[in-house]
Amino acid sequence: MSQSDQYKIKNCRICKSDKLFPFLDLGAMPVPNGFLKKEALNEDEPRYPLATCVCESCWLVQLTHVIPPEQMFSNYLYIPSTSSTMLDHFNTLALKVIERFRPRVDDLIIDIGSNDGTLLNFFRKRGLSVLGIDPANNLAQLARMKGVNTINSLFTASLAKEMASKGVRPKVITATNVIAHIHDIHDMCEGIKTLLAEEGVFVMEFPYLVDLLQSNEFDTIYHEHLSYFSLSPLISLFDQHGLMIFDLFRSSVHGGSIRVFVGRKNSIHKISIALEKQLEDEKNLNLDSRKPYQEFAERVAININQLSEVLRGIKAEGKRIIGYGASAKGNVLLNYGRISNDLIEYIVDSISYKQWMYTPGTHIPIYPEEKLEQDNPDYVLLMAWNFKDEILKKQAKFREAGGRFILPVPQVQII
Ligand code: JHZ
Repeated sequence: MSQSDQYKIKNCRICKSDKLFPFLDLGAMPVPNGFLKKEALNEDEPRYPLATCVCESCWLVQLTHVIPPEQMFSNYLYIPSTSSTMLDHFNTLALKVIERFRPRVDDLIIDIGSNDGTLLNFFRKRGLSVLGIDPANNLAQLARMKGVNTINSLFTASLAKEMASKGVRPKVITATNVIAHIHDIHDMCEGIKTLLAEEGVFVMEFPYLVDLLQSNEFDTIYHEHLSYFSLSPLISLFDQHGLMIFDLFRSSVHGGSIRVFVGRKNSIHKISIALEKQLEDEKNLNLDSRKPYQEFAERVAININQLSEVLRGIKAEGKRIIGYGASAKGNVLLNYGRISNDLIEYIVDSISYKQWMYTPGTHIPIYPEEKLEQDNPDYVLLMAWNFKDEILKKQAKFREAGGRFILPVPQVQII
């Protein structure tokens, strides 16, 4: 069986319909966080199909192929805590949740996909009991070093059952940038239903499909992100498990995210006007038709051609280009655009685990950010465009000296 058949999904993750309309194919590429050591550069790299479809029954946008999670998450290199934008964001999230839902000191806060414990630490520092759940060994260890007790496991309904049988009943469960990564989201919902205190709240945050489409963020489509959520399919998912979204909050992180507040049906939580309004906006965008997805795919093709032309044009003038932020999305951009080390000399990145490694598929070396100051290239392709403000501020000196940044989305732009 070819890889293409082996991993292809036949039914929608939420409603099980087989009416899946494919609308964007980014080609086969390595997993986006599959950074390589120098010794591995001559070895064969597995490539997996990367394409999206939309379910024409519940309108969930999802990948056409799902590869086993072990290929991606056992030693995970993504850590949000190296960015001041994300630290501020998580600190505010914790503060807002505490102010609104008023957990007592003996109430437990659980974070699913707790990474290095950054979010939970903001709750812990305010005197609350916390527990993280994360499958990545390396990150669970980092979290424990911060004093954030962490279960090193995937979150499943069976784990939730086991925990509930020991009396674990969290008042708040959080999950940021997690649901897109989970294949069996029905199992996750069952887990939430089992674990959450009667009047508890599940706070979940993820990149919002509306922002992805409107800002042309095609590079946030990658093997780890199995689903791309708007509100409607999500509401129907929770409904099947006795849960309901009662409010939301939109933010600009990761190119536009939405935070949803979920409680049990028939609990104290009441549906907000903001939620009703957002659902109406989704209707007006015709997300329940093929059109917005087809138009998005057309814009993506134009964008990648433009980027390739701009980079090749700069190179033809004898100028030097490097990359900034060896992000997962950056690797999608490079692989889809066939942008390798003939165009981009190297990439700088603040995460020490990624430094001295090579990008998957395109084999561009990654160095600490300081190299940019010492080296003064002419152009920098900003692959971590979601941290544009933070990075431009940090690199003010380079820009004052004439250095220029190339933004890949929503349109190719030189600043
Ligand atoms: P960043 C992640 O995607 C991973 P990625 C994940 N799959 C997810 O769901 C999404 O986020 C939402 C570097 N950097 O966070 C650090 C600097 O060098 O956009 C990172 O390697 N200097 C969970 O991987 C990269 O850029 C800086 O000043 O696309 C950003 O990666 C800053 C701020 C960042 O994640």
